[in-house]
Amino acid sequence: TQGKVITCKAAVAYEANKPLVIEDVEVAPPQAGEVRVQILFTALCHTDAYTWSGKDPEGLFPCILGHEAAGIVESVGEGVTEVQPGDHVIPCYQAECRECKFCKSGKTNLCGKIRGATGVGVMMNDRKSRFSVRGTPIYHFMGTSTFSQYTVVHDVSVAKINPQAPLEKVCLLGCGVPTGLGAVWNTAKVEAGSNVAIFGLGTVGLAVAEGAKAAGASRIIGIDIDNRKFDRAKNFGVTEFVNPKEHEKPIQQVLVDITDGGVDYSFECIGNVSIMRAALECCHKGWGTSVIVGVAASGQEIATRPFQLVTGRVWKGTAFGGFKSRTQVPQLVDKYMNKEIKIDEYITHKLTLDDINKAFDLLHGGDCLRCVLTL
Ligand code: NAD
Ligand code: AHE
Ligand code: ZN
Repeated sequence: TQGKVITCKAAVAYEANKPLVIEDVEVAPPQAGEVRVQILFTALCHTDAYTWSGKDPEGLFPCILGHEAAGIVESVGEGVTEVQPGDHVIPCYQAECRECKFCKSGKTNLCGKIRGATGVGVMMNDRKSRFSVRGTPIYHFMGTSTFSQYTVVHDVSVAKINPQAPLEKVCLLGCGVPTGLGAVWNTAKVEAGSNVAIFGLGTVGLAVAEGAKAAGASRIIGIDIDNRKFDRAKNFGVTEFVNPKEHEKPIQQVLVDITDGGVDYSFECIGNVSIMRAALECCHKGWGTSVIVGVAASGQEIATRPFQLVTGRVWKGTAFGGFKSRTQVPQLVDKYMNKEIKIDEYITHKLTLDDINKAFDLLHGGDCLRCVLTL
């Protein structure tokens, strides 16, 4: 197959909110600095659903969504030295080139090398797509497009992992689990004994709980409008549950009251700008730090009284939990292999690519954390 076009199955999003269509897609060979990957397993993340909904200002159609996956390198383009055919890999929507201003700063995990291309659904080399259906180009998504049996990614967007790791599990290390763990360990740097509030108990919120427990937090307060979320959340480290719907007072006030002035750290894992405000305002005066993890729709803006910041609260955000992808995803795989982090517990459903629309229904259903698709 090396050097040739591969025809395979992929789920194409032709229009916002219209069911994805399983198509025979042509995948061009990788060019210089590119890697063609056979995707074996992909999960769905709420960010895929968000872009599909048409609310992502970077959303382009037709496209192939998907960014939480694992697979095997099929072939590599000219100049690619760090991976070779047969390597087990996790595609990384947040690249790491180790050469750009961002990578060299030591201050961020964001990478600037290819972001200009991935944001507009093309490859860096020729600003074109490697996917087409009956001659029509199909846009890439987040530089990963994992809802396809084969995809082409930039070499700076692929993490080579331990070949012993089960790909049907470690695919989750492409997004949600590292995001939550890293929000706690890298972005907030939660210390032992801290009080933590987590808004939204989906995969990302539960991974925040897992990270906070590992960091030695004493109180881990989970906030969700769905009471069914609490039982499961206890297994991830949540010690108390608050449902804002069961309180007359604004949720920030409820939290300030039960924590003697506010929490040390809060995390917004929903993507709702009014909850982002509540998450900031439930933080303790003088030092409380709030981390925005959720992705809000196009046009949405955050607000608070500047006095909240003047009096010492800190507002932050995180992308991929601050992890440097190519360096640290393999380390997270090893942590899973050593039973230091959970993955299995986040996988609530398994389907095949043909059932991807059903998988999106499940994702919106409430009791699904991650649904893993076999390709
Ligand atoms: P999810 O939908 O599984 O979880 C969201 C949870 O929030 C659900 O349990 C839901 O019941 C709860 N919820 C909804 N509205 C609420 C409200 N008003 N008050 C309290 N709880 C409420 O989603 P997920 O996959 O865990 O992702 C969470 C968010 O994180 C999404 O916005 C996703 O796009 C984003 N995300 C960001 C990054 C990043 O790098 N920053 C990475 C992955 C995901
Ligand atoms: N395209 C959206 C932004 C989406 C966004 O914030 N994405 C997160 C990852 S979500 C993963 O589930 C992220 O890492 N952003 C940093 C980046 O470089 O994209 C919009 O609103 O424009
Ligand atoms: Zn995601």
